Amino acid sequence: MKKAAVILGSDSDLPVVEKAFAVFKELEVPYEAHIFSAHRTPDAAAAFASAARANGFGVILAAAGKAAHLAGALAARTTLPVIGIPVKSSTLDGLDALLSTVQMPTGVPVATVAIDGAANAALLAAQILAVSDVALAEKLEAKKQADEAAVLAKDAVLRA
Ligand code: RP5
Repeated sequence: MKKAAVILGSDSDLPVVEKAFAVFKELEVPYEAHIFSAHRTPDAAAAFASAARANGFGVILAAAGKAAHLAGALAARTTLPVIGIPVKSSTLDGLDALLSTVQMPTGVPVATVAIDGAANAALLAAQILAVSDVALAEKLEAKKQADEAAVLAKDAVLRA
């Protein structure tokens, strides 16, 4: 299976991104995490993205807050799918990061999840990898069914 890359703009993004790690561990998706910044380490970020496909990655997650250019900067250097996670790390409650991540120019797409939506980012990454991996697709299907059963059980409790 191809690996997922998880890039954090700062170690301060870790509490949010840990939810993505948990999903990857649950689904047994191989992943590698790094801290690179579009602004503080632009060369390292660009080098990672440029080599990502050759290095066995199939999808890249990028989490950043404030003027969150990380996902876009990585997407500029690769044709792998890039999923942006806007992080709520400023006085603007993450709206700044959301707009900085989602408003990409035509030709350089970034699939953007909700503010602090790291779990969904990992699920989307797993679904992308599962296009060519039947075993992973089956795990995702089982998880969806378990999630559905959990909600229906809560409904039963509420009605009782
Ligand atoms: C962004 O600035 C990072 O992704 C982080 O969300 C935010 C603050 O970074 P630190 O000053 O905490 O390192 O680049």
